[in-house]
Amino acid sequence: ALRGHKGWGPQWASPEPRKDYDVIIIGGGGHGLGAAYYLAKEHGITNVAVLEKGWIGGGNTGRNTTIIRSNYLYEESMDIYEHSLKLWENLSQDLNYNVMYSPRGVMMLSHNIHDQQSFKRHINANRLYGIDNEWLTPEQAKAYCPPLDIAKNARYPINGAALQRRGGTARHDAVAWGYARGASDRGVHIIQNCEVTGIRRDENGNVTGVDTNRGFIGARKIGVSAAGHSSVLMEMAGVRVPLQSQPLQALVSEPLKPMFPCVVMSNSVHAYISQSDKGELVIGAGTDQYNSYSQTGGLQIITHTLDAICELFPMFRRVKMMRQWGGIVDVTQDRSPIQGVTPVPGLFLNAGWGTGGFKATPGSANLFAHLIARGEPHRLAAGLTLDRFRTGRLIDEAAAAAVAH
Ligand code: FAD
Ligand code: PYC
Repeated sequence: ALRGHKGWGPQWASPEPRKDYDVIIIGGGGHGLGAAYYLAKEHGITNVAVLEKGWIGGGNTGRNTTIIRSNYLYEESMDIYEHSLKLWENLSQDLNYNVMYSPRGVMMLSHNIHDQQSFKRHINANRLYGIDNEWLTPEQAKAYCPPLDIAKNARYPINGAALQRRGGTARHDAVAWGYARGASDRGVHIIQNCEVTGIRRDENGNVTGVDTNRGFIGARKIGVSAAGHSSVLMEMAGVRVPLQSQPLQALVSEPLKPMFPCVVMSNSVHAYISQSDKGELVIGAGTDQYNSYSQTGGLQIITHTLDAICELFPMFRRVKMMRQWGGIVDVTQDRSPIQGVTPVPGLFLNAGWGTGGFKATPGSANLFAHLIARGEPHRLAAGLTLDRFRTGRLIDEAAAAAVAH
């Protein structure tokens, strides 16, 4: 292959759509492709199509800062994020595709007594549940991440940090491509440039298929896994969902030699950072505070984030930024996802992952496949129902989301 890249076949097939399928999944991000993979692999359901309006991985899967961790507060969250983290640990072997999972540690900076109390609460909850998380002094934080400025007179002083050593990063494109290849090899149809424009139902309300820019495609079951466009799709089936779609921005620097050994997040100053294997600093911000479907975002948001990065890591002050972009995140009021049945028979929803669903990709996909195959949630996702917004049994993960909303 190194001599002219000869002999490479396509990684996944690009078939014409069939007239109908047992299952259609709307959205060719990591969650949708992964669900198709697990439907085929674990449930023997292969008459499946993943419909993607653009190219696979072109949504939030290919736009995020790839931070992986499971240090959430409530059991409903710890269950699914830890399930996911365990799948990450073996995903490259499972897919026979290097997703470059790198457990380099995720360190969350504490800047004040409020942060400290909140992090210690999370650490205690995590450890009681068997999930690693530990408190570091400022000196220990600096030893873990030498570029960090822990001076007492710094603009954003640091009074400690929470560290999840098993947290880290993975290569976002590889996750989409690995799941796509694994699903396609098992007979799943991956259909790109296929936008769903309507969801049809019969006289009893059951789903019958979808209208697309390539015509009608029938299905007995439909899974919506469309991130920032989830509410648009659910509206097509007559279901209003409690989601807001907002831009979230990220940017990368020019490539540098390896010198940033871990992931650092600071919720209080709206910045998070790691270094990619290409050498770029990968930096992200808080959400833009308005609803939008435009994958860009306001300049003042990333300016603020870069100000913060320069205060926390003064050695980066002269680094040049290369590219900036936005993704559209689907945010719930309690900052927890929705995965479950819907009022429409045959229609299943996986949404609301907001600013934090990359880490959840394998776990969410695995449990969404279970939901679609069995018609009821797996016990690890049983609390993530749409119904909680009616009953009031919310799962408030605003602090663990760790991204300013
Ligand atoms: P997507 O990858 O967005 O896939 C949904 C797909 O649905 C898209 O490809 C879209 O084109 C398609 N679609 C939409 N409408 C239609 C239609 N009508 N017909 C057909 N297809 C349709 N999470 C973390 O855990 N860690 C992070 O560090 C992190 N950083 C982030 C940074 C940024 C800047 C952003 C934007 C997000 C970040 N996230 C992070 C969140 C994470 O990216 C998402 O939660 C996750 O990738 C969602 O995956 P998905 O497969 O559900 O969505
Ligand atoms: O959920 O860990 C996260 C995250 C980091 C950056 C954006 N989201």
